[in-house]
Amino acid sequence: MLLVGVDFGEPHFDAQLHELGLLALTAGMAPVARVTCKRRAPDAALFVGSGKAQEIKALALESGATEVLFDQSLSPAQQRNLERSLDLPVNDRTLLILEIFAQRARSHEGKLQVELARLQYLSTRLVRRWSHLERQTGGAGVRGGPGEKQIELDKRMIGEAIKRTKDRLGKVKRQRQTQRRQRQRNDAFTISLVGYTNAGKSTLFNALVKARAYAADQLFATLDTTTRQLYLGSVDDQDVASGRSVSLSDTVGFIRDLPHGLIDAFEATLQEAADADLLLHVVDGANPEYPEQVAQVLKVLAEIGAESVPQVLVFNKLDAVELQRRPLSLADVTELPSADGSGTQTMERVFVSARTGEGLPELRQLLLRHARASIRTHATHTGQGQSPVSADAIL
Ligand SMILES: Nc1nc2c(ncn2[C@@H]2O[C@H](COP(=O)(O)OP(=O)(O)OP(=O)(O)O)[C@@H](O)[C@H]2O)c(=O)[nH]1
Ligand SMILES: [Mg+2]
Repeated sequence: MLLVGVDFGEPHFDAQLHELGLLALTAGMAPVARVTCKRRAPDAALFVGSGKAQEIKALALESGATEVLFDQSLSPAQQRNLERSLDLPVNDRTLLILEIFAQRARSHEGKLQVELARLQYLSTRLVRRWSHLERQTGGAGVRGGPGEKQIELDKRMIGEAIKRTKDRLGKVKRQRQTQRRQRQRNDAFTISLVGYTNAGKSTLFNALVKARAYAADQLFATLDTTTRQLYLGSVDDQDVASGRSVSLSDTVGFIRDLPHGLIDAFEATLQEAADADLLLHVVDGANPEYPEQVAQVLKVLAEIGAESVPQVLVFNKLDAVELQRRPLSLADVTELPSADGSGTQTMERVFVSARTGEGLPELRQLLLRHARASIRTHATHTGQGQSPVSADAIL
C-alpha cells in the first residue's frame, strides 16, 4: 500500500501522515512507500495534479504497492478518476477507519453501528471497494465501475440494507435505554474515560478497576463500552446513606476528523460518555502531538453535547516522559482553549503512569473528592441523607 499525503499548509502535516501509517498497520496493511506534495487547494478531478498522479503511479509500480491510500477524504468523483488514472484501487482515510471499526467491532450493537456507517459511506460511491464490502453489496463488478444498471440495483439494495440496519439498531438502542434508566435509578456516580485513541484509556481502566480489558498499541483497540464498579477506598461497597456507587466506563477513542457517519452511527455509544457525571480525559503525555489531540477530543465532546460535563485531564505515560519534562507536582490545574476557540477553560490535571501505577493514588484521591461532592449535592437535591455533614461522615 502506498500512502499519499497532500499538504495544504496544515501545521501537523507530518504527524498526520504518520498517523495514517499507524491506521494502515492497525488494519493489517503494510505501507511500502509514501508520497507527499504541497498544494494550495485540491484538484477538482484528481485531488492532486496530473503530474503528481503520474509520479504516484510510477512509485506504486516500483514499490510493488497494490493499493493507494489518501490521507484526506476524496470525493466519489476524485476517487473514481484516480482509480482510472492510476489503474489501482484508491481509498481514503475515512474508509480505512471504517475498515478498522469493522474489524474490531465485537458486540451486536457495535457491529450494527459499523455496518450502518459503512453502508452510508458506500451509498455515495458505487465503485469497487475492499472485498468484504463487495460481498455485502452483492458484488459491485470489475474495476472500472459497474454498469449503470448494476449501480441502480446496488443503490436499491444498499437503501434497503440501510433501512434494515437502522431498524435493528433501533431495537438495540431501546434495550440500552432501559439499562441506562436502570442505572439512573440505582443512581451510580458514573465516570467515563475519554480521549484520543491509543492514549492509554484501557490500560488505566485496568489499573483502576483491576480488570482485563483489551489494551494494545493499536488505534481503536477498544470499540465497545465496558463498565465496572470502581472502589475508591472509603466509598466502596456503596455509600449506604445516599445509595450511590461509583462506576467507571472504558470507551471508544477519538481521532481527528472522525468520519461523520461514524459519529452518527456511534451516537448511542458516545452518548454514554456525554451522560457521565465526570469525564476522565486521558492524554498521551509522551506524544509530542498531545496538544492537538486534546483539541480534537474537546471538539468531538462538544459535538456530542458533552462539553458541560465536568472533566479532569489525566496526563498518562508519565514513565515515558523525559526527566527534564516531568512536572513538579502530580496534580495541578491548567488552562485550555475552549472547544469553540472563544476563550479558555480551567481544568484539573493529574499526571499518571497507568503502566507503573505512579500518580494513581493522587487520581483516586481526586475521584474520591468528586464523588463526595456529587453525593453531597445529590443528597441535598433529593432530600436523602440528613445533612451534607452526615454524607461526608460516611465517606
Ligand atoms: N509507557 C507507557 N505506555 C502506556 C501507558 N499506558 C498505556 N500505554 C501503552 O499505550 C498503548 C495504548 O494503550 P491502550 O490502553 O490500549 O490505549 P486506549 O486509549 O485504550 O486506546 P484505544 O482503545 O485504541 O483507543 C499500549 O501499547 C499501552 O501499553 C503508560 O502509562 N506508559
Ligand atoms: Mg482502549
